[in-house]
Amino acid sequence: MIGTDAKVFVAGHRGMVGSAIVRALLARSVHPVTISRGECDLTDREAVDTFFARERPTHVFLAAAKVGGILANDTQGADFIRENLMIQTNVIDAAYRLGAQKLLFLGSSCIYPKHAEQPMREDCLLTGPLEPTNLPYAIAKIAGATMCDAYRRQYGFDAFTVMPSNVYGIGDNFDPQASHVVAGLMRRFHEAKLKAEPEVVAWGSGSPMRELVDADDLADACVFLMENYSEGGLINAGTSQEISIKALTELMAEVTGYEGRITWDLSKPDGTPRKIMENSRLHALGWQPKTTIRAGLEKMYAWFQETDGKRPAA
Ligand code: GFB
Repeated sequence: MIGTDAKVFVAGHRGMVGSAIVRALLARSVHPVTISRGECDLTDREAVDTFFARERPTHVFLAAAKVGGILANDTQGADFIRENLMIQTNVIDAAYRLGAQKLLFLGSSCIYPKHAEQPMREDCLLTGPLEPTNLPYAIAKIAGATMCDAYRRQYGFDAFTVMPSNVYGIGDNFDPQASHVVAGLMRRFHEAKLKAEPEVVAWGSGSPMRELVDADDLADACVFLMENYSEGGLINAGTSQEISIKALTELMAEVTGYEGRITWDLSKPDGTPRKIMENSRLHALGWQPKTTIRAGLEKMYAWFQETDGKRPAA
């Protein structure tokens, strides 16, 4: 358990996963420390050190990252590798040097090889070539996971990496160019319904398969692992709920109430053909997801309609 004397820091509390981790902690009466980008830019080593020296967190959830969907990754690789390397290096190192007991680093299923055997086990990391559209992001995340392992081996620091599958949910980014598939489609179907447009264009061929995890389920898994896991290395946190992009568009049409046609823009990349994780280690520890894809999309759409997809201010 995260004890009453613990001081928990959630890095990236305004993002989809970080904000869900804050909600999960508050639901357990744990009040985490957070800091806005204006007060502490996590790419600035001195600012990060100053923050850690002042707050002395004991438990760190490292959910701060530059993230984006397939198109953003494919076109802004320099920003993805630079910002992620800087953020994670500063936070992992400051956490260790300034006395944190434990750190959870958020990885991503896209760091496994493009043609890894499915479902993907934790030990398939670095066994084959990566998906080119998100190579810079994946290399940064692999560096972060390796850094956690190296700090554990050399310094005995209790750091480990949680590997989510494709996350969606409350607090997602709905920017048409930068979003992941669920948020991108949700906005497009919603707007097409309001404007009574005859067709919605989805990207790629529709054939890729994705394992989806609701952000609140992932946050629950992260808090569970912070409390129950200290082995290091990677641990997959997926749901084993897989859907093709084509089936996702059909479900999205139902959830948003859109009744027009769906067509496919084959000039956009498909990315990895399939990414389903082998989740038996996490499930054997006693954690299971609670949210079906349909229920997760309905919850997210209700939030989107209320907020127009805008996150609350920090
Ligand atoms: O979610 P997504 O951008 O991420 O795309 P990846 C998943 C699939 O959905 C791709 C298709 O095959 C897309 O072509 N797709 C269809 C769409 N319509 C849309 C749309 O409107 N928007 C988007 N974004 N996709 C990302 C990585 O890959 O996965 C990141 O680039 C990260 O690094 C993330 O790891 C989890 O699963 O392909």
